[in-house]
Amino acid sequence: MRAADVITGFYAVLDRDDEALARVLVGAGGARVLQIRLKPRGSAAGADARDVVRVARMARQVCDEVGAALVINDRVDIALAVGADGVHLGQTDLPLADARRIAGDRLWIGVSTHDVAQVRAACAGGADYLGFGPIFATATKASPDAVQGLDRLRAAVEAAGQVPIVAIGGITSSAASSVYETGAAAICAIGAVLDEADVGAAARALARR
Ligand code: 3NM
Repeated sequence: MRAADVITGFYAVLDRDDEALARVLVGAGGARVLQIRLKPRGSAAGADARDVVRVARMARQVCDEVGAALVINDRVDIALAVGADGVHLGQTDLPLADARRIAGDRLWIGVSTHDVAQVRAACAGGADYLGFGPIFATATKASPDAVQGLDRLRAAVEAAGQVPIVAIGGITSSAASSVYETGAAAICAIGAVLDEADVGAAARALARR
């Protein structure tokens, strides 16, 4: 599987040890990618490695049952250990070149970017896909970067060329079509999906129409 074939539509994040929630995100929610990111809202601290491994193994099985891809946030070692499809790196995580040296072609490497210069650098470094944001104000991430808005998202998509972009940060279903109009390949939303009573419906509302 190439990242570009899978990074499309709603990109889901699982932020807790909850198998039922994982099943809804990739089942009724229709997400083709599930990222494990065990950080409490507004916290920069991640969970213990053992907890991430346990949740990631559960999610690997759930994803396999429906043919969804599994991505691990921050940790190349855990992504390799659990047989994930990819790892997602922030700007202060392991540098892309070092992650590639460790993972080779066994993992997709996604990189979080927060301005167009970071987009260019990650593409030049061989990222398989990019996160770009925050598009709108978000309360989910600790110390978020400056809001980028739709115009800068459009510029990021153009700078990224063939590398797919996942738009993230404060995105709700009412903004989904204007986000896709920029050329973004996928939308990731945490609050607008996980805080809803009907998680599957909220996820489907962020799919590409
Ligand atoms: N990364 P919500 S914004 C995890 O800008 C994350 O890279 C961001 O949560 C970035 O959909 C963000 O609730 C939080 O705003 C996304």
